[in-house]
Amino acid sequence: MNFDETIAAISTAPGTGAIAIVRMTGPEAWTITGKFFCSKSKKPLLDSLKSHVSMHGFVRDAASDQIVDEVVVIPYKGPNSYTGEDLIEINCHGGQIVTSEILSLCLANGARLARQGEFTQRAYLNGRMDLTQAEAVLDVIQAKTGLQSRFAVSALKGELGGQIEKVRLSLVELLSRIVAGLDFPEEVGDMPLDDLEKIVQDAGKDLQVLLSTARSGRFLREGVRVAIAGKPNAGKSSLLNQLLKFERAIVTDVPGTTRDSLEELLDMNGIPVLLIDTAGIRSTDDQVEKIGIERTRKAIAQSDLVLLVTDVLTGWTDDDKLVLDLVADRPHIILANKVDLVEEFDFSDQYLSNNQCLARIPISAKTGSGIAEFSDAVERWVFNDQQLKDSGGSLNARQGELCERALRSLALVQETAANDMPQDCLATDLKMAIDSLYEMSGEMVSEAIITNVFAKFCIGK
Ligand SMILES: Nc1nc2c(ncn2[C@@H]2O[C@H](COP(=O)(O)OP(=O)(O)OP(=O)(O)O)[C@@H](O)[C@H]2O)c(=O)[nH]1
Ligand SMILES: [Mg+2]
Repeated sequence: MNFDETIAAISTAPGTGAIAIVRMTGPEAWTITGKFFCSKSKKPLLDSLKSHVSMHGFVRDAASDQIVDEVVVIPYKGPNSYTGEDLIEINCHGGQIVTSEILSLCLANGARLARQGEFTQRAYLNGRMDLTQAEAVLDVIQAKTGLQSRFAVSALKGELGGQIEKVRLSLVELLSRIVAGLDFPEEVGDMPLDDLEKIVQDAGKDLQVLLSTARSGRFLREGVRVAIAGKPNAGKSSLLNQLLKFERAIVTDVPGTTRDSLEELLDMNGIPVLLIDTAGIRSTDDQVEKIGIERTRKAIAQSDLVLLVTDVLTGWTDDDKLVLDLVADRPHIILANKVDLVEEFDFSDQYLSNNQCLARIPISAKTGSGIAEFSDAVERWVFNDQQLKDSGGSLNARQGELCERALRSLALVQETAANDMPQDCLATDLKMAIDSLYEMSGEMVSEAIITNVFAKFCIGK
């Protein structure tokens, strides 16, 4: 990356709004602004700019001698800025024309258009944040629920990076001690095996905890695909409507009402859930229904979790068994629906399922009873029954892979130590574990990985 270049972009979302922000960073950011930022009397205002102090003025196009907009600029002197360089934010009115005219003035006066994520990439390369924080910036922007956002903000504050660093420091200290023993066998000697094993074990435990956040992290970032399956008339579409709080799907007492799968996004206890209502499963000769049932099979196969809805009025029938056969190999929750129609209800043995069954809950899609209980069951499953909601963020796929790699290296260290091999044999694996952790926080990553991370950003961030 060429830090001599000054870059500019519109940082707010496209479209009209009350205000918009054009951002510029790089060595010429302030000077370029000085070429078009002036007072009402067209007096240049560059000399009056002070870091972190906003200033009111006008943007003037010298070529046409026209005032483009009335603006407030906020200048930041590097290194105390988002990017670590001189940076300026021009707050203008939110019209598409003024924002693009101001951007054009930045470009005409020497800036170039920023690439995707280039502001954050500069912040990372200038040491203003580690890679986990830069990745969290993207997560904060893309968050669709409050919980997702809270997780991302924890990582943004550096809590995730801090946890990785803690493990890394303990391993670096261990490696230094081992290397000192190898260099000075007489004076220092081998590290006592018990001490070595304890440090490696503790590091492994901490990494396991971090790794367990990767699964919930994936669900929080990408959402959980939840298929609602069951025999016709069990109340699947009614459940969808109850969860969404509006009449999204057609509900009738005619079995086979839903013919095509239907998808809707839902915020379930802060977890983004893609709900898929499906056609009821039963043996049928109806051609259209058959196609619908085929789609149901596909929806089940592609889902992370299935809600198997059954009807307490009919009890557990052959059609329910047909559905259970389809969902048996994936996580599912059995929901016995329409309990508002019976005096009391108990799950009998016939509802028995296998170990992929997370819970069996009586509900009423009509009154909403049992819905909170089943939302909690989904939440517990997403978070693996752990209190990860309070943890300092979650690993993304890239970080998860590196965490697994570090754990594999630590397992080799333990194996070597247990076999009483000379300590120089385990130094290489220990070094590999440390390198994986450096790569996680971005202190030792290839150009290709950095480019890949920032390519996911939008321009202006
Ligand atoms: N009393 C009561 N009736 C319900 C409940 N859930 C669904 N129903 C009724 O059961 C009938 C079928 O409901 P749907 O939601 O269309 O059932 P479905 O499983 O989507 O049916 P198909 O689309 O045909 O597979 C409708 O008459 C609903 O009003 C419930 O919890 N209580
Ligand atoms: Mg339906």
